[in-house]
Amino acid sequence: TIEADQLDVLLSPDDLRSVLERDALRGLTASPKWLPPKYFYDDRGSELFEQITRLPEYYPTRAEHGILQSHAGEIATAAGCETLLELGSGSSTKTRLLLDALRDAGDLRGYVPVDVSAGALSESMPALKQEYPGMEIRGVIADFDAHLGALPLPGRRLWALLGGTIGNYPPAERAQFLSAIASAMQPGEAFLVGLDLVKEPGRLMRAYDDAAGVTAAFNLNVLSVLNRELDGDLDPSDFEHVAIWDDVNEWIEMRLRARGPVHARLGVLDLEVVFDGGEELRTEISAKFRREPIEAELRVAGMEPTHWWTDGDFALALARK
Ligand code: AVJ
Repeated sequence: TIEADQLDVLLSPDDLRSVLERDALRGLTASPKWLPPKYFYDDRGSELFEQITRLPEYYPTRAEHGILQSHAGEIATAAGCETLLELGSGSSTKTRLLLDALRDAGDLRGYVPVDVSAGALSESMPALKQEYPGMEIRGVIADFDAHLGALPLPGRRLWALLGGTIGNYPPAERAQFLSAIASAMQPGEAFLVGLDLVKEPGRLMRAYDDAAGVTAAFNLNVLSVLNRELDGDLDPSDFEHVAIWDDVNEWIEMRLRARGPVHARLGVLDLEVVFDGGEELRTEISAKFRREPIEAELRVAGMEPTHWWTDGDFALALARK
Protein backbone atom coordinates (compact mmCIF):
# COMPACT_ATOMS: atom_id res chain seq x y z
CA THR A 1 0.00 0.00 0.00
CA ILE A 2 1.06 3.59 -0.61
CA GLU A 3 0.68 6.10 2.19
CA ALA A 4 -0.99 9.40 1.40
CA ASP A 5 2.11 11.44 2.24
CA GLN A 6 4.04 9.53 -0.41
CA LEU A 7 1.74 10.38 -3.26
CA ASP A 8 0.90 13.67 -4.98
CA VAL A 9 -2.15 13.58 -7.21
CA LEU A 10 -1.92 16.35 -9.78
CA LEU A 11 -4.18 14.48 -12.20
CA SER A 12 -7.41 12.85 -11.08
CA PRO A 13 -9.27 10.15 -13.03
CA ASP A 14 -11.85 12.82 -13.90
CA ASP A 15 -9.14 15.07 -15.33
CA LEU A 16 -7.81 12.19 -17.43
CA ARG A 17 -11.31 11.48 -18.71
CA SER A 18 -11.92 15.07 -19.76
CA VAL A 19 -8.57 15.22 -21.56
CA LEU A 20 -9.53 12.02 -23.39
CA GLU A 21 -12.91 13.50 -24.35
CA ARG A 22 -11.24 16.60 -25.75
CA ASP A 23 -8.52 14.64 -27.62
CA ALA A 24 -10.95 12.07 -29.03
CA LEU A 25 -13.34 14.75 -30.26
CA ARG A 26 -10.51 16.70 -31.85
CA GLY A 27 -8.71 13.73 -33.39
CA LEU A 28 -11.68 11.73 -34.65
CA THR A 29 -13.27 14.72 -36.36
CA ALA A 30 -9.98 15.70 -38.03
CA SER A 31 -8.91 14.63 -41.50
CA PRO A 32 -6.89 12.46 -41.45
CA LYS A 33 -8.12 11.04 -38.15
CA TRP A 34 -5.66 10.65 -35.25
CA LEU A 35 -5.43 9.87 -31.54
CA PRO A 36 -2.62 10.61 -29.08
CA PRO A 37 -0.69 7.47 -28.03
CA LYS A 38 -1.11 8.04 -24.28
CA TYR A 39 -4.49 6.27 -24.31
CA PHE A 40 -2.90 2.91 -25.20
CA TYR A 41 -1.91 2.36 -21.60
CA ASP A 42 -4.92 1.10 -19.67
CA ASP A 43 -4.30 -2.10 -17.67
CA ARG A 44 -4.62 -4.32 -20.75
CA GLY A 45 -2.53 -1.98 -22.90
CA SER A 46 0.20 -1.76 -20.28
CA GLU A 47 0.30 -5.56 -20.10
CA LEU A 48 0.49 -5.78 -23.92
CA PHE A 49 3.31 -3.24 -23.90
CA GLU A 50 5.20 -5.35 -21.35
CA GLN A 51 4.80 -8.28 -23.77
CA ILE A 52 6.10 -6.12 -26.64
CA THR A 53 9.27 -5.38 -24.67
CA ARG A 54 9.98 -9.12 -24.61
CA LEU A 55 9.40 -9.76 -28.34
CA PRO A 56 12.40 -10.90 -30.39
CA GLU A 57 11.73 -8.11 -32.94
CA TYR A 58 11.41 -5.30 -30.38
CA TYR A 59 15.05 -4.41 -29.64
CA PRO A 60 14.75 -0.95 -27.92
CA THR A 61 14.04 -2.14 -24.38
CA ARG A 62 16.86 -4.69 -24.38
CA ALA A 63 19.22 -2.21 -26.02
CA GLU A 64 18.53 0.51 -23.48
CA HIS A 65 18.84 -1.98 -20.64
CA GLY A 66 22.21 -3.13 -21.94
CA ILE A 67 23.49 0.45 -22.18
CA LEU A 68 22.32 1.13 -18.63
CA GLN A 69 23.94 -2.05 -17.39
CA SER A 70 27.27 -1.09 -18.92
CA HIS A 71 27.23 2.61 -18.11
CA ALA A 72 24.97 3.31 -15.11
CA GLY A 73 28.02 4.11 -12.97
CA GLU A 74 29.33 6.69 -15.44
CA ILE A 75 25.83 8.11 -15.84
CA ALA A 76 25.44 8.55 -12.08
CA THR A 77 28.86 10.17 -11.76
CA ALA A 78 28.27 12.48 -14.71
CA ALA A 79 24.81 13.45 -13.45
CA GLY A 80 25.95 14.20 -9.90
CA CYS A 81 22.38 14.17 -8.61
CA GLU A 82 20.79 12.84 -5.42
CA THR A 83 17.24 12.23 -6.59
CA LEU A 84 15.96 10.29 -9.56
CA LEU A 85 12.85 11.85 -11.11
CA GLU A 86 11.46 9.44 -13.67
CA LEU A 87 8.90 10.66 -16.20
CA GLY A 88 6.63 7.75 -17.19
CA SER A 89 8.05 5.31 -14.70
CA GLY A 90 6.17 2.18 -15.79
CA SER A 91 7.85 -1.03 -14.64
CA SER A 92 11.04 -0.50 -12.66
CA THR A 93 13.90 -2.66 -13.91
CA LYS A 94 15.75 0.28 -15.45
CA THR A 95 14.94 2.35 -12.40
CA ARG A 96 16.85 -0.05 -10.15
CA LEU A 97 19.97 0.11 -12.32
CA LEU A 98 19.97 3.90 -11.98
CA LEU A 99 19.10 3.92 -8.28
CA ASP A 100 21.90 1.42 -7.51
CA ALA A 101 24.37 3.53 -9.48
CA LEU A 102 23.31 6.74 -7.73
CA ARG A 103 23.60 4.96 -4.39
CA ASP A 104 27.08 3.65 -5.26
CA ALA A 105 28.08 7.15 -6.35
CA GLY A 106 27.19 8.06 -2.80
CA ASP A 107 24.47 10.62 -3.30
CA LEU A 108 21.11 8.84 -3.41
CA ARG A 109 18.42 10.67 -1.47
CA GLY A 110 15.10 10.24 -3.21
CA TYR A 111 13.05 8.76 -6.02
CA VAL A 112 10.16 10.55 -7.70
CA PRO A 113 8.25 8.32 -10.14
CA VAL A 114 5.83 10.33 -12.28
CA ASP A 115 3.09 8.53 -14.17
CA VAL A 116 -0.47 9.08 -15.44
CA SER A 117 -1.42 5.72 -14.04
CA ALA A 118 -1.97 5.19 -10.32
CA GLY A 119 -1.76 1.44 -11.00
CA ALA A 120 1.83 1.67 -12.20
CA LEU A 121 2.85 3.55 -9.05
CA SER A 122 1.04 1.30 -6.59
CA GLU A 123 2.81 -1.70 -8.13
CA SER A 124 6.31 -0.29 -8.07
CA MET A 125 6.46 1.91 -4.97
CA PRO A 126 5.98 -0.58 -2.12
CA ALA A 127 8.75 -2.90 -3.36
CA LEU A 128 11.18 -0.02 -3.95
CA LYS A 129 10.44 1.31 -0.49
CA GLN A 130 11.62 -2.00 0.98
CA GLU A 131 14.65 -2.34 -1.26
CA TYR A 132 15.95 1.19 -0.64
CA PRO A 133 15.26 1.75 3.06
CA GLY A 134 16.85 5.18 3.55
CA MET A 135 15.47 6.64 0.35
CA GLU A 136 12.58 9.07 0.22
CA ILE A 137 9.97 7.95 -2.35
CA ARG A 138 7.43 10.43 -3.55
CA GLY A 139 5.12 9.24 -6.34
CA VAL A 140 3.31 11.76 -8.50
CA ILE A 141 0.25 11.06 -10.60
CA ALA A 142 0.53 13.68 -13.29
CA ASP A 143 0.19 14.40 -16.96
CA PHE A 144 3.75 15.28 -17.76
CA ASP A 145 2.59 17.52 -20.56
CA ALA A 146 0.92 19.72 -17.95
CA HIS A 147 2.52 19.45 -14.53
CA LEU A 148 6.29 19.65 -14.95
CA GLY A 149 6.55 22.86 -12.96
CA ALA A 150 4.69 21.37 -9.99
CA LEU A 151 6.88 18.32 -9.33
CA PRO A 152 8.49 17.86 -5.89
CA LEU A 153 12.10 18.84 -5.32
CA PRO A 154 13.72 16.53 -2.75
CA GLY A 155 17.33 17.33 -3.60
CA ARG A 156 19.12 17.86 -6.91
CA ARG A 157 17.27 15.80 -9.52
CA LEU A 158 18.27 13.60 -12.42
CA TRP A 159 15.30 13.84 -14.77
CA ALA A 160 14.93 10.60 -16.72
CA LEU A 161 12.76 10.04 -19.78
CA LEU A 162 13.58 6.50 -20.86
CA GLY A 163 12.41 3.90 -23.37
CA GLY A 164 12.22 6.21 -26.36
CA THR A 165 9.03 7.89 -25.16
CA ILE A 166 10.31 11.23 -26.50
CA GLY A 167 9.75 9.72 -29.97
CA ASN A 168 5.99 9.91 -29.48
CA TYR A 169 6.11 13.68 -29.85
CA PRO A 170 6.02 15.23 -33.31
CA PRO A 171 8.82 17.83 -33.75
CA ALA A 172 6.91 20.98 -32.71
CA GLU A 173 5.46 19.33 -29.59
CA ARG A 174 8.86 17.80 -28.82
CA ALA A 175 10.47 21.25 -28.88
CA GLN A 176 7.79 22.54 -26.51
CA PHE A 177 8.14 19.55 -24.22
CA LEU A 178 11.94 19.80 -24.04
CA SER A 179 11.68 23.53 -23.29
CA ALA A 180 9.14 22.82 -20.57
CA ILE A 181 11.52 20.28 -19.01
CA ALA A 182 14.42 22.71 -19.23
CA SER A 183 12.45 25.48 -17.55
CA ALA A 184 11.25 23.14 -14.80
CA MET A 185 14.84 22.02 -14.10
CA GLN A 186 16.91 23.81 -11.47
CA PRO A 187 20.43 24.91 -12.44
CA GLY A 188 22.79 21.96 -11.91
CA GLU A 189 20.13 19.33 -12.52
CA ALA A 190 20.52 16.81 -15.34
CA PHE A 191 18.31 15.24 -18.00
CA LEU A 192 18.79 11.66 -19.24
CA VAL A 193 16.83 10.77 -22.35
CA GLY A 194 16.51 7.42 -24.17
CA LEU A 195 16.59 7.70 -27.96
CA ASP A 196 15.88 5.02 -30.54
CA LEU A 197 18.23 5.61 -33.48
CA VAL A 198 17.58 5.66 -37.21
CA LYS A 199 18.51 2.30 -38.68
CA GLU A 200 17.70 -0.13 -41.47
CA PRO A 201 13.95 0.25 -42.20
CA GLY A 202 13.29 -3.51 -42.26
CA ARG A 203 14.34 -3.88 -38.63
CA LEU A 204 12.29 -0.85 -37.63
CA MET A 205 9.20 -2.17 -39.40
CA ARG A 206 9.48 -5.61 -37.83
CA ALA A 207 9.79 -4.02 -34.37
CA TYR A 208 6.37 -2.42 -34.91
CA ASP A 209 4.70 -5.27 -36.78
CA ASP A 210 5.80 -8.44 -35.00
CA ALA A 211 5.08 -11.95 -36.21
CA ALA A 212 3.09 -12.91 -33.10
CA GLY A 213 0.71 -9.96 -33.55
CA VAL A 214 1.26 -8.46 -30.10
CA THR A 215 1.80 -4.95 -31.48
CA ALA A 216 -1.38 -5.33 -33.55
CA ALA A 217 -3.32 -6.25 -30.39
CA PHE A 218 -1.72 -3.29 -28.56
CA ASN A 219 -2.75 -0.91 -31.34
CA LEU A 220 -6.31 -2.28 -31.58
CA ASN A 221 -6.71 -2.10 -27.79
CA VAL A 222 -7.08 1.67 -28.02
CA LEU A 223 -10.50 1.07 -29.58
CA SER A 224 -11.55 -0.84 -26.43
CA VAL A 225 -10.35 2.11 -24.36
CA LEU A 226 -12.58 4.44 -26.41
CA ASN A 227 -15.53 2.05 -26.08
CA ARG A 228 -15.18 1.75 -22.34
CA GLU A 229 -14.40 5.37 -21.48
CA LEU A 230 -16.66 7.06 -24.02
CA ASP A 231 -19.50 4.53 -24.24
CA GLY A 232 -18.56 3.52 -27.79
CA ASP A 233 -19.41 0.64 -30.12
CA LEU A 234 -16.28 0.45 -32.29
CA ASP A 235 -15.61 -3.14 -33.37
CA PRO A 236 -11.85 -3.93 -33.32
CA SER A 237 -12.39 -6.65 -35.93
CA ASP A 238 -13.41 -3.90 -38.40
CA PHE A 239 -9.82 -2.60 -38.34
CA GLU A 240 -6.35 -3.85 -39.16
CA HIS A 241 -2.99 -2.85 -37.70
CA VAL A 242 -0.68 -0.92 -40.02
CA ALA A 243 2.94 0.14 -39.36
CA ILE A 244 4.79 2.31 -41.88
CA TRP A 245 8.28 3.85 -41.96
CA ASP A 246 8.19 7.50 -43.03
CA ASP A 247 11.70 8.05 -44.35
CA VAL A 248 11.27 11.80 -44.79
CA ASN A 249 10.31 12.44 -41.18
CA GLU A 250 12.28 9.42 -39.98
CA TRP A 251 9.50 8.09 -37.82
CA ILE A 252 7.40 4.96 -37.57
CA GLU A 253 3.69 5.56 -37.80
CA MET A 254 1.11 3.14 -36.45
CA ARG A 255 -2.38 3.33 -37.88
CA LEU A 256 -5.65 1.45 -37.72
CA ARG A 257 -7.12 0.89 -41.18
CA ALA A 258 -10.86 0.31 -41.66
CA ARG A 259 -11.34 -3.01 -43.46
CA GLY A 260 -14.58 -1.64 -44.95
CA PRO A 261 -16.99 1.24 -44.30
CA VAL A 262 -17.49 1.73 -40.53
CA HIS A 263 -20.32 3.49 -38.71
CA ALA A 264 -19.78 3.76 -34.98
CA ARG A 265 -20.92 6.00 -32.14
CA LEU A 266 -19.26 7.41 -29.05
CA GLY A 267 -22.16 7.99 -26.67
CA VAL A 268 -20.39 10.26 -24.18
CA LEU A 269 -19.41 12.65 -26.98
CA ASP A 270 -22.70 12.21 -28.84
CA LEU A 271 -20.48 11.66 -31.87
CA GLU A 272 -20.99 9.51 -34.99
CA VAL A 273 -17.62 8.16 -36.15
CA VAL A 274 -17.62 7.25 -39.83
CA PHE A 275 -14.75 5.63 -41.76
CA ASP A 276 -14.63 5.00 -45.49
CA GLY A 277 -13.33 1.56 -46.41
CA GLY A 278 -9.51 1.71 -46.22
CA GLU A 279 -9.55 4.95 -44.23
CA GLU A 280 -6.82 5.13 -41.58
CA LEU A 281 -6.66 6.46 -38.03
CA ARG A 282 -3.13 7.45 -36.93
CA THR A 283 -2.54 6.18 -33.40
CA GLU A 284 1.17 6.79 -32.84
CA ILE A 285 4.34 8.23 -34.24
CA SER A 286 7.62 6.85 -32.93
CA ALA A 287 10.42 9.12 -34.11
CA LYS A 288 13.95 7.78 -34.57
CA PHE A 289 16.96 10.00 -33.88
CA ARG A 290 20.44 10.98 -35.00
CA ARG A 291 22.95 12.47 -32.62
CA GLU A 292 23.66 15.97 -34.00
CA PRO A 293 20.05 17.03 -34.65
CA ILE A 294 18.74 15.92 -31.24
CA GLU A 295 21.72 17.53 -29.47
CA ALA A 296 20.88 20.75 -31.31
CA GLU A 297 17.27 20.43 -30.14
CA LEU A 298 18.44 20.04 -26.53
CA ARG A 299 20.50 23.24 -26.85
CA VAL A 300 17.59 25.15 -28.34
CA ALA A 301 15.48 23.99 -25.39
CA GLY A 302 18.01 25.47 -22.98
CA MET A 303 20.16 22.47 -22.01
CA GLU A 304 23.77 21.55 -22.71
CA PRO A 305 24.28 17.97 -23.94
CA THR A 306 27.36 16.52 -22.22
CA HIS A 307 27.36 12.72 -22.76
CA TRP A 308 26.17 10.15 -25.29
CA TRP A 309 26.16 6.41 -24.64
CA THR A 310 25.12 4.03 -27.42
CA ASP A 311 25.23 0.45 -28.66
CA GLY A 312 24.57 1.61 -32.23
CA ASP A 313 20.83 0.88 -32.07
CA PHE A 314 19.75 3.03 -29.14
CA ALA A 315 21.31 5.92 -27.24
CA LEU A 316 21.17 7.60 -23.87
CA ALA A 317 21.92 11.31 -23.94
CA LEU A 318 22.73 13.33 -20.83
CA ALA A 319 22.23 17.09 -20.77
CA ARG A 320 22.55 19.72 -18.04
CA LYS A 321 20.65 22.87 -17.37
C1 AVJ B 1 6.81 3.31 -25.29
C2 AVJ B 1 6.64 4.98 -26.94
C3 AVJ B 1 8.74 3.96 -26.55
O1 AVJ B 1 7.41 3.95 -29.57
O2 AVJ B 1 8.51 2.09 -29.37
C4 AVJ B 1 5.90 -0.02 -28.90
C5 AVJ B 1 5.57 2.31 -27.81
N1 AVJ B 1 4.48 1.29 -29.82
N2 AVJ B 1 5.37 -0.65 -29.96
C6 AVJ B 1 7.69 2.91 -28.96
C7 AVJ B 1 5.33 1.22 -28.81
C8 AVJ B 1 4.51 0.15 -30.52
C9 AVJ B 1 7.01 2.62 -27.61
N3 AVJ B 1 7.27 3.71 -26.62
